[in-house]
Amino acid sequence: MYRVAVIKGDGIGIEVTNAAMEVMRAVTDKIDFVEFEGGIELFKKFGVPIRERDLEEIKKMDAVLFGATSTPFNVPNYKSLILTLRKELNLYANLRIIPDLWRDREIYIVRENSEGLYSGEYEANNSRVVDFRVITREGAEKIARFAIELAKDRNFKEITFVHKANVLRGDRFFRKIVLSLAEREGIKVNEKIVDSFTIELVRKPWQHKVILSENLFGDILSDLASIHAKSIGVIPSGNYGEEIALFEPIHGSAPDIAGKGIVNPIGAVLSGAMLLDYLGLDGWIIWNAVKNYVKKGNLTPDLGGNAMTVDVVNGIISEIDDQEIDPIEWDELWVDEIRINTIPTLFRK
Ligand code: 48Y
Repeated sequence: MYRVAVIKGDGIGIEVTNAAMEVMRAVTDKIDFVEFEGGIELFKKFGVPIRERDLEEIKKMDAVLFGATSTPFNVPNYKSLILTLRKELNLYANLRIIPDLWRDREIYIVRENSEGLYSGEYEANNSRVVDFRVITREGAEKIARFAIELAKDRNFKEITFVHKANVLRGDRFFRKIVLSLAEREGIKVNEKIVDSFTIELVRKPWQHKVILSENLFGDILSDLASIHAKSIGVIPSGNYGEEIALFEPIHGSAPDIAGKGIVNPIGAVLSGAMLLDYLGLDGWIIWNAVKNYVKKGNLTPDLGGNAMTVDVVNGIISEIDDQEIDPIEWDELWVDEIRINTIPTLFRK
């Protein structure tokens, strides 16, 4: 049995996490889900976004499933739960898969997840505030390796590396590390300057397969790229460390539509698929079920339909049941053009 920590968060985080667990249970009975509290309400009571003893428990688990939380920026000293988890669990790589579910193609955005302007290092006094944009050799090497191994695993010949090395010293350093590692691994690096790249990412997104960037650029580029998935509600992500990984839809907690039963569960469901892949279970069954479902089923309002969350969950589960895969057929299925969206075994647990 695997033990997976579940942090639903607040707003629609709760609904989408429940949906993801329901779909995962339809694929495997090898997971025990253990729930933990976290977020703004907990902070109001205890002064921390997650309890220390819970963090220690979570570190012993096999993976984490995360929903969404609101991070107000007007609450003094509030520390974002997701940023705390990324830091405490050393989740250095953030992989966001921008899927075109209707045409079977995707863009993998690899965002460095622990350094850059998110380093937490700063200097502040009454007249000057400085946030340090930290790039270390170790951090740059680890994230470059992650992107390159991902590309190799998918048989891509190149990665797109997005930076601002014409201005920023840190990116000059980062760039050298990426270029030398890629050369050693036989992967071509398609270099782009971040500002002009935004235009390309709007106009010709699909020619980029793996996009690598530092933390803040990766944050912004992945939100921008989400327009190509038709709704931010369908985009899953994984935050990977050396010991554990955390999976979450990239959307926020959307308090305005929470509790109405109309949120799109697909981003969370596909995050569950990425989690299964990480554990070496069959996440691809979920990917296929989602792709089959969206082509014919009723969709939630963000995708122009009028389905409720529960309709989409039930539709995906019935697609899973229809697949009824016999393990012996695996090879046959592989060549039969069914896309297997596993992450490279290197990043597996
Ligand atoms: O995960 C994200 O992309 C979010 O934008 C967070 C980030 O900056 O990485 C925001 C964190 C928060 O507000 O809690």
